[in-house]
Amino acid sequence: MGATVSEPKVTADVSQTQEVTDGFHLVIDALKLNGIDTIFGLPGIPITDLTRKAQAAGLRVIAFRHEQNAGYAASIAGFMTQKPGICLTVSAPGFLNGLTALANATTNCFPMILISGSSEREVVDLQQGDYEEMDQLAIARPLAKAAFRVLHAEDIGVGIARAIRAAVSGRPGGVYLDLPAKLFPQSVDAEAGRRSLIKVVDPAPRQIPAPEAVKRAVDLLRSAKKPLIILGKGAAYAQADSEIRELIERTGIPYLPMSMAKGLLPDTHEQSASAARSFVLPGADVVMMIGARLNWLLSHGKGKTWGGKTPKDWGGQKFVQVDISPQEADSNVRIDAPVVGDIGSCVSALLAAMGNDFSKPPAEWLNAIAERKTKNVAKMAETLAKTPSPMNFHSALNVVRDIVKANPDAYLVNEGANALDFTRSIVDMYKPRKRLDVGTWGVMGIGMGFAVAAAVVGRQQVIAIEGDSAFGFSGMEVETICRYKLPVCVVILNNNGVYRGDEKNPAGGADPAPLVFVKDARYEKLMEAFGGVGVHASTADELRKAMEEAIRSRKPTLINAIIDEGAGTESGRITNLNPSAKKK
Ligand SMILES: Cc1ncc(C[n+]2csc(CCOP(=O)(O)OP(=O)(O)O)c2C)c(N)n1
Ligand SMILES: [Mg+2]
Repeated sequence: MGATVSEPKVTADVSQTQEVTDGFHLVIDALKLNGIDTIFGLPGIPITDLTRKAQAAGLRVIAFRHEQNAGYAASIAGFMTQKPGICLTVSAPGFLNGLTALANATTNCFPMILISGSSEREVVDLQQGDYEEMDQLAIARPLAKAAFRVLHAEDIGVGIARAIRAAVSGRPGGVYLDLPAKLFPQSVDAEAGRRSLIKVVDPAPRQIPAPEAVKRAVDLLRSAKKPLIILGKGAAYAQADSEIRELIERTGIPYLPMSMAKGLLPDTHEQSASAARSFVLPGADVVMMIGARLNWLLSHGKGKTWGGKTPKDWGGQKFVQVDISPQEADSNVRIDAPVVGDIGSCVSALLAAMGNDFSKPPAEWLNAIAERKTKNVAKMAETLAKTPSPMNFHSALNVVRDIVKANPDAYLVNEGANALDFTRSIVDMYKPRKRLDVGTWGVMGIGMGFAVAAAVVGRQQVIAIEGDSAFGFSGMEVETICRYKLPVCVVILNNNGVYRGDEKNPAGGADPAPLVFVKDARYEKLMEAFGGVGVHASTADELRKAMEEAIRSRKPTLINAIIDEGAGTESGRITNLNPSAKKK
């Protein structure tokens, strides 16, 4: 262990020397032992030396300008790799900055470990006013899947092992690990330290579904006249891509990918029913969800979306739900055939139980979907072909759609309201886990953190399609992108505000309306300030040229794409959730 400190032993025989190690090195060694090679964080007391020593020990340490962005980066690294993403912060305010990302990770089932340094326990617990005093463990607990504190250097190995298991096993989530300042300098005999570390064996064990649950699900699917499969981001996370494709293609059942499951099969797949979503959801009689939850993104499985007459009404569908959590079924409506296990094992078991004689869905159902799709695709093509001046979301995203098609390995990070909804529906994805977005909460601020992680961990070109408001939440990280020379092309769909930029102050005063920003803001200069490339694009041709050049050069690039400030709708596609907008 090159990381340990040598010290001569005074008493024993001269042929032996006693080596000692310390808390700093035990943390680093425990992470390395478990295959963790990257830390996202922001240094300061008491973890400054930890960042230095981690870099010295060969870990990649990516230092951010705000902990929330480091946290988002860690969480999406977890989604991409099935290894917990590590975010390292200082105490109280740094911890709190990272905590939003931890809560978001838990909500989205991303494996992540937030490691925060903390102040003196004795002082914190007596509330005597320590530097950055806060009972971090108590605050993190309700927002994390699990939360642990390590007080003794000998327990670091166990602490990290428990954090890793909690983050990745079963339904993944965010884990908090509290490391008080006093832990780091504690010295331990190096050999004892080495023996205290744990290389976690089988951190995310397979969970095999019960054969009777599988049979129940297959029987239900066989009985369907209008079956539908919904793929969620859990299906994308599982990395069971070929089994899932086999299941879709062998059954011939039309499928809908949720946002981050786009690309699990190419969006151009003939069985994709995305372009007929509002037809297949109310029309289906049996729906199989794979790693997708019946939360708000699926209208809770009820109401008009599903053919119910009132918002609380259930449709007539029967549901198969494939999920790793036994508690997921019946969360919103009755699940007729829950299949509990890891997605890979479940899909394999379903395939085995189906055999090779599963009959394709009735042609009537497939033809009706195909007809809707053709109509909607033609309508969309017509809209995309227009070249208005200034650009609208469609004309700008038509360019992005072509660029992503030509670069299917690129990661697509996406946030905003209209900037999100239009991108999701217009830009096809071709490969699994390439689309990284606002997830379950629809949270703004993931943009630059996700972009950094995708470039660092995925080692591919990143294209970030950002609303101008969305970008503002993490915009300072363009410095991080430039500092690490990452191949990130940020495109801001700039409509001068939240949803749109043409709103006036209803009182007629000098203050602008709460939803609008400085007009014609030159966001591209932000990237130029740190040595990247900035482009002001007011036509689709300028946007195309700039994106092509960004991808060719792999230079950090920010394109300020000027969009008609009246082009957006309030809340994008979720106006129905906005009480005041509904009244309008
Ligand atoms: C952390 C957080 N704060 C606030 C919101 C509310 N919100 C939803 S979308 C959005 C910004 C939309 O504007 P923009 O990114 O410019 O997208 P546009 O619709 O203009 O394309 C905001 C503030 C949120 N989702 N998350
Ligand atoms: Mg906007």
